[in-house]
Amino acid sequence: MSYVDEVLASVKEKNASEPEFLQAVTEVLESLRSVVDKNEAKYREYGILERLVEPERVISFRVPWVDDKGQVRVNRGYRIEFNSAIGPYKGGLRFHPSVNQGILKFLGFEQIFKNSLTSLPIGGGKGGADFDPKGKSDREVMAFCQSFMNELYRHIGADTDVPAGDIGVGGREIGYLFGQYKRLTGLYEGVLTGKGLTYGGSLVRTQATGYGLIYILDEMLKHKGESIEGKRVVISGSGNVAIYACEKAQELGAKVITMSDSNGYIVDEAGIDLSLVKEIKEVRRGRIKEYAEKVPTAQYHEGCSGVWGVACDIALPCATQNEIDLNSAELLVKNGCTAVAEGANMPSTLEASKYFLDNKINYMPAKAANAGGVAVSALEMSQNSERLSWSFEEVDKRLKDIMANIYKMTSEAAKKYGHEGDFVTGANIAGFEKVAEAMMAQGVC
Ligand code: NDP
Ligand code: 2IT
Repeated sequence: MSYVDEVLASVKEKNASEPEFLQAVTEVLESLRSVVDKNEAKYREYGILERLVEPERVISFRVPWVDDKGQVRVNRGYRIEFNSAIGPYKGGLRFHPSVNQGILKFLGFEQIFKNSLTSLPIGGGKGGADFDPKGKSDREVMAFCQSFMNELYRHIGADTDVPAGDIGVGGREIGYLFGQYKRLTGLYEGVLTGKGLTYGGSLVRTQATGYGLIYILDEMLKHKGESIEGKRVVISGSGNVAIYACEKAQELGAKVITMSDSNGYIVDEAGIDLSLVKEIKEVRRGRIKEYAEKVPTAQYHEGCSGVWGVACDIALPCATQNEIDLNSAELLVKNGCTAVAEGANMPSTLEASKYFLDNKINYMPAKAANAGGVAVSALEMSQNSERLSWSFEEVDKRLKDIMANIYKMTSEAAKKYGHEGDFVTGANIAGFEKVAEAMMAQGVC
């Protein structure tokens, strides 16, 4: 049996109850075959794959807090410290009722390779809780965040593990978490990224994932002699990533016609009015349905998956994992979609992803496409360490250069191993090689 097959079989046996983690590991290991086969003896000797699929540390804890009625509530919190070969653990916190250990392990595993692709010194981690911030008062969210930090603070630090935002964790939550960390430790340090601009945050971090997604999409299209200008774009989600992907796409002349949330989606053939979306989602924390109540050219449809049936040139999934299944992928391609760039983490199922590759879609997978967020987080860490802050233009330029470099590394790795144009394989190989090298250099740890 090949080394990849051996490790895959063992991962499947040991993690049978974690389907998302198995999906992520399967995708990565399958696409590493060419590089692993070439270096099999060395990687086997060092146990590289066995170590790569096992988190260095899984922390799980009780999070008790009191709601506005005086009732004690309990959630389950986690931090998965997956791999520290190339830097301190780095990755977001997700607050969503669906959160469980398997989902956070998939996210932490993906983060190892994504962070490596940024070329910045950050290892892979992820965390969160099955807490739902939706419908909670600011005081309830604060109470939860403080309790969450009462346990988390002992595991993190500016040089050990640096969390940030993800689904359900934005500027408000990072503020409460930072305040509690500072109170517990007395340290004013870059322990979290995505902080507010008045207390150590970096310019462009809010926009970084969405902008980065469009920068790499633009790069991919340019290499095909195409451009984003004038293209019809379908976006799912209406959170942080979706909003700033829409903003940059519009700036480059694209026509964005959809956005969604977990209840449904809107189609606006006149082009999305982003200031209204921001007002609904960022200011009022409302639902996307309200957009159609205010805009005569827009329609609202219940359910999330229908958005992939809207004819477009470019699809940008920016909501959550497995939101595009084979059916949706077929529909997209049938209706003329020729490019997909993933803002969300693992938004395409294995079958959907294979369908995009088989049909020669310009397909940029999540770990390359959405790496702009964590890249600017690493730039926030740099600014915190030197106690300086850089201008918007400076950070934006670095982000653009990083995304262009990720495109270059990804396409070159794909080509080198005989998979030209397959950016899934390219991103996995380019991300993996550096981590494997660092692990071998550091001995058995
Ligand atoms: P937000 O919480 O800001 O927004 C999430 C959006 O996705 C909301 O519109 C939400 O709708 C929708 N959504 C969430 N879960 C589901 C679900 N189960 N089904 C349908 N829709 C859903 O999160 P982000 O924008 O930060 O994150 C979006 C994606 O991007 C995630 O996959 C995240 O991991 C990834 N990502 C985020 C980065 C960042 O910097 N923030 C960096 C890299 C990747 P609703 O309001 O109804 O819940
Ligand atoms: O998935 C991701 O890359 C994020 N949620 C951002 C992580 C970070 O540390 O900024």
